Amino acid sequence: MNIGIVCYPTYGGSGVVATELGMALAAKGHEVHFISYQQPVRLDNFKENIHYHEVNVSDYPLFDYPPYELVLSSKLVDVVKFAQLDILHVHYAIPHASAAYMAREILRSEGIEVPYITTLHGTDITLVGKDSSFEPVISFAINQSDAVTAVSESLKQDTYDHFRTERKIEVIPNFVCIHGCDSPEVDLDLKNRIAPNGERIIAHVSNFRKVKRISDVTAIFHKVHNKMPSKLLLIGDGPELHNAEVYCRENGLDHDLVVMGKVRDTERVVSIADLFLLPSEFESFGLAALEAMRAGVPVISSNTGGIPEVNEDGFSGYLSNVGDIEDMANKSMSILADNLTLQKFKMQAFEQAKKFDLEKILPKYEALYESLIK
Ligand code: GMT
Repeated sequence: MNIGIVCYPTYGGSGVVATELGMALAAKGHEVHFISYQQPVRLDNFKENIHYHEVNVSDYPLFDYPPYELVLSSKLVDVVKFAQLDILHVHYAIPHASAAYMAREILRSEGIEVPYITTLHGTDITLVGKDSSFEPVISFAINQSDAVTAVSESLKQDTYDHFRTERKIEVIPNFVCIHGCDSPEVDLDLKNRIAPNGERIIAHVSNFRKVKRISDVTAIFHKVHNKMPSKLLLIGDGPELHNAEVYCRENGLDHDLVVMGKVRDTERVVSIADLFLLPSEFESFGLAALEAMRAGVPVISSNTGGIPEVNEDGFSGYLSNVGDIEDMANKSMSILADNLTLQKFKMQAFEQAKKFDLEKILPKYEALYESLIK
């Protein structure tokens, strides 16, 4: 199949899922065309069957707000014709679903049929999409999609709760590559540099926005640190990172804080950790937690949104109510207290990740594409 994938190129989860999906489809022999305003970060080495088309918005002085969505629609029309795409798969509803709708209708007026699939990822529905200024367009673009998927049952329900749609939404969860992919080797050099005295390493990866509750990450770490030698490893970048650094400085934790910033190979870095924290206010899925489990790292998370579908309480880690720092710290310590328990949870975290193996998920997307292509 000739597949067009539209996504955000940045470090956010939807862009990562779209890129990994596209690369896996290309490895199976499909021609995959990525369309975005920048080369997606995980698309660092172009392999066979992968193409990239950049959307360039001109900065004509009349435009206070450059019309990205229109330029994207035009680009989609162009790529569908030029590369004879069979299908468009857009990740994150805003503004990709409405741009795809526009492109499909332009092409239809010229006698070309190309269906589009919208994959809902989370904040497009739960935070941004339900803002009333977006709602009519998003509801329309979802209803007009030839197929709609959501990354968790929880997100599917949220979509029905917040938008005027009765459309069938298929849940296709996010994935990690296990079968046919090497497990990340624990970088012992890095581990020893970060924790030279065998301290426990607690990691968090995100875009450090408010929804991630970064102050809970540092507060949980503080409590654990009071009881056992430990290091906090923060990976990624965003508006709340500075506050986390300030908290650690003010509480004498700065010597045990390691800020890695944006890292391309997160799995390699996360695999040195003993525990992963995801205390988010909301999370439609929690891809970062799944990637940690894939690296054999147990997860302490909140029990919000789709996280309970990913992190199995008492098996791959533990779940707590949003904001219950005390509970999260106690559960963290119960996992980290002795090596036997820690090893058991590490193995169980990896076992849990196997349920989301790409090998199981990819055929679901392929079957969906095939069902829509005439
Ligand atoms: O919120 C983010 O971290 C970015 C956002 C995105 O769409 O790029 O993530 C959402 O999609 C991810 C991939 O499907 C999910 O794993 C995240 O849980 C979801 N984020 C939220 O719901 C807050």
